[in-house]
Amino acid sequence: MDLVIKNGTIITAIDTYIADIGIEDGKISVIGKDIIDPLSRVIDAKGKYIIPGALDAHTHLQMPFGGTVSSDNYEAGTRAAACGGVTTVFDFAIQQKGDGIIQTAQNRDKLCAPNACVDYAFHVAITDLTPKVLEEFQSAVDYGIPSFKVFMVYKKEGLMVDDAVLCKALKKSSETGAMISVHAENADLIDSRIEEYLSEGKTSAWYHYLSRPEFVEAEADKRAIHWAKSFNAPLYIVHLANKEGMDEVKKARSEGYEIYAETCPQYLNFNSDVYKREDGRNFVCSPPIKGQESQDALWEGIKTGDIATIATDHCPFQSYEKDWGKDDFTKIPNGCMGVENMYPYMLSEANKGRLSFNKVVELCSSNPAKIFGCAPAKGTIAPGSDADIVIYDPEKEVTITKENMHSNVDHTIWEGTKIKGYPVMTLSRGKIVFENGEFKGEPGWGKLLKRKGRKVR
Ligand code: DUC
Ligand code: ZN
Ligand code: ZN
Repeated sequence: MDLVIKNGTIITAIDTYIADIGIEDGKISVIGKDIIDPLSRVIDAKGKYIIPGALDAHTHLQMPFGGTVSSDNYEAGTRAAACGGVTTVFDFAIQQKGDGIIQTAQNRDKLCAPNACVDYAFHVAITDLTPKVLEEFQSAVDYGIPSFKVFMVYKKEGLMVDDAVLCKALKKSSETGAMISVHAENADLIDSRIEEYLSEGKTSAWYHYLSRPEFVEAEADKRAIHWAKSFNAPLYIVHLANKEGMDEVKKARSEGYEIYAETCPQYLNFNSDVYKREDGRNFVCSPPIKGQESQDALWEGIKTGDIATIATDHCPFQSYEKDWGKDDFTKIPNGCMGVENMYPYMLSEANKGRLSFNKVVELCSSNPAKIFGCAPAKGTIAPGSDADIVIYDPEKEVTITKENMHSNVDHTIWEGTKIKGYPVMTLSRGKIVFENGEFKGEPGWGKLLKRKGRKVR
C-alpha cells in the first residue's frame, strides 16, 4: 500500500465508525482494524474525522461573463477547491452558437486539463439547441457527459433559452438518460423591473435584489417543474434560493417526481440585508440572496431531504470589477467565491449541532456523485472508491479572511466568518493536495471524469 490512515472516525452519508484505511494506486484498497504495512506511509488520524472529498457540482471558472472573465482560472479555482476539501468540481462549458455538445466540452478541456489540481467534469450549458444538437444528446451521454444546463435568464447575454427549447431538452433527456438543470428566474420581469428602478435613479445593490425578488425566481421554478412533470423528465434546479420555489419542489417530490434542488452556502448563511451594506455589490450574484423566510425554508428543505445537494456557484470577480457597479447595480459582474468555503461552512454547522456530519457528506459529496453519474468512484469512502479524502479536525478553529483563502480574488463575502472545525488534509486520488492550511497539489493532476448517464425510464 502507498498510504495508511489510522484510527480516524470515518464518516460517510450513512455510517460513522472508527477504522484504518489503506490506499493503493489512488484508490481505497482496504478498510479495517489494525492495518499494518511496514512499507507504507502512515498518517495517524486519531481524534480526526475522515470524510469523502466534496463534489462541487456548480462552478464558473475562467468564465467570460459580465463584461469580464471570472477571476479564478482553472488552476486557482481547483487550488481553492483542494484547500476547501473539494476533490471534484463540475464546471460549466458554455456552448458557442453552432458548436456541438462534445465539442464544447473538449474545447473547454483544453483550458482545464493542463491546469486542474483536482478532478473535474463539465456540465454543458446549451444555448443553441439545433436539431443536430438534440440528436447529439445520446452520443454525449455515451461519451460521458450526461448533464446539460439551460439558462431561463440572461437574454441579452445570449445564454437564455425559451420554454420551447427547455421542453425539447427535457423530453430528449428522459429518452437518453441525460439530466437537465436549470437556472430559474423570469427574464422578462427582471428586465422590466431593472428599467423601472434605473429610470427612478434607484441604482444601489439593494435594487439588484428588488429587481429579482422571491417571486421572480419562484415563477420560473414552478414553470420548470411544470414542464419536467409534463414530459416525465428528471430536473435539477441549480442554486434554489426562495421559499415558494422550495415549497413547489417539496410538493412535486411528494407526488413522486424526480426533482432535485441544489442550494448554496451564501443562501444559507446570509439574507438580503447584505445588499444594504456599503460593500453590498460584493454579494451580487444571481439569483440574489433572499429574505430570512427563504433562508429558513432552505434549512427546512435540508432537514426534510427536499434539498438534494449543496454547491457553490463559485464565480469570483475582483473588487475593481465589482466597483463598476457602484452607481449602477446592472454593471456589477454577478457572482461570488465559495468553492473553498462550502465544505468547511457546512461541516462547521454540523459541528455546532445544526445538522449531522452524515447529512453534510450526503449533500456535498454522495448525492452530487450519484445524481451526476460518478458514484461509487466518488462520494464515499469504501474499498474500490477513489481515495478522495478529507481529514477533518473538529477542534481546529479558523476565521476566514481573504489572506488565508487560495482563490485569485482580493475579497471574500465570507470575511470574518468563524468556522468551528476545519479540514487539515485533502487527498485527491491518494495524493496530498492540501495540508495544514497550505496547498500541496499541482496543476495538471486533475482528471476529466467520464460519467454514467441515468437509466432511461
Ligand atoms: N449567477 C451568478 O451569480 N454568476 C454566474 C452565473 C449565474 O447564473
Ligand atoms: Zn445560475
Ligand atoms: Zn451558476
